Amino acid sequence: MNDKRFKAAPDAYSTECHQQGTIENKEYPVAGGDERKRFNIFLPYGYDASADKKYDVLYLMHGGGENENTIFGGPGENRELKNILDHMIANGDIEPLLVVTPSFYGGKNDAALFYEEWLDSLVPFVETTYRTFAASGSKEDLKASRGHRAFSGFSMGAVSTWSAFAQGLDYIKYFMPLSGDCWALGVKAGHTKPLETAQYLAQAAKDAGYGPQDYYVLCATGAQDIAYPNLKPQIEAMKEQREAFIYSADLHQGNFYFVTTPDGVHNWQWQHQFIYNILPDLFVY
Ligand code: FER
Repeated sequence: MNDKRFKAAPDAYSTECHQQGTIENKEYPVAGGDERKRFNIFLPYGYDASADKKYDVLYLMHGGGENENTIFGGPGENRELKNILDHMIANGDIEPLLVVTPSFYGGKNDAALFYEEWLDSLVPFVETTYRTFAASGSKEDLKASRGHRAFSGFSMGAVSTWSAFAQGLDYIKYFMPLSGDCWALGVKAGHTKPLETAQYLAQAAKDAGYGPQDYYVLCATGAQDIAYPNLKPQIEAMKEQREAFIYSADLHQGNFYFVTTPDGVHNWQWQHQFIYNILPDLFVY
């Protein structure tokens, strides 16, 4: 079957780490108006702003009714995901990276429509303020650095993630939709229209000129999660779209997997576990 096996994060990763990154809360201007919005960013332990060090960036979206503070809190808080990231970095499970938590509220105020603001407003601000692989905020330089950028989100944030996949392959190489299906063809279309949704996603990649060696779609949800009955049929249909999605736990062989676990439900604690499982696969293939 070649499914990626779920592995629980070590208990110690839920405690504060001896080497801690920091959370900063920043404001950015939304292009096309006067609005300014806020995001939080995780800077890894030892973040080096002056040297020519460059960091990969994960953009991570909250779910419905949540906000940009849900995942990390704010400066000085050590919520669960921050502790996991600190330990993963300290232990060498992953390279130090930046994790940005914006909100799809404000702006167009729609998870499915956040991508445009992300590209035109948030990414140029983040990647010219912090040390990333983007030489500037220009579209050209953002394209050139696509291999160092990942997009993820939980629940309604997964709606943002699937829409970023359909529109943003020029700028993003890694996608991590967590506990949410693609709603491009309607609410819960992963359940009601799995084949059409899979075909839509495959066609979007093809139309953008990319093949399965060019991007990774690393998905997860728990078997008890309310999104499972929606995401699972979409995943099964995507497995049949082999010109775009090659299913394998081994990312030398494929570009697409689905992690699940029998007890997982629709909350952040489980998404943290999925992030722990998937993060070591980002930015390495
Ligand atoms: C899904 C099931 C539930 C999903 C989103 C939700 C995007 C959101 C629920 C909520 O915000 O209450 O499959 O996929």
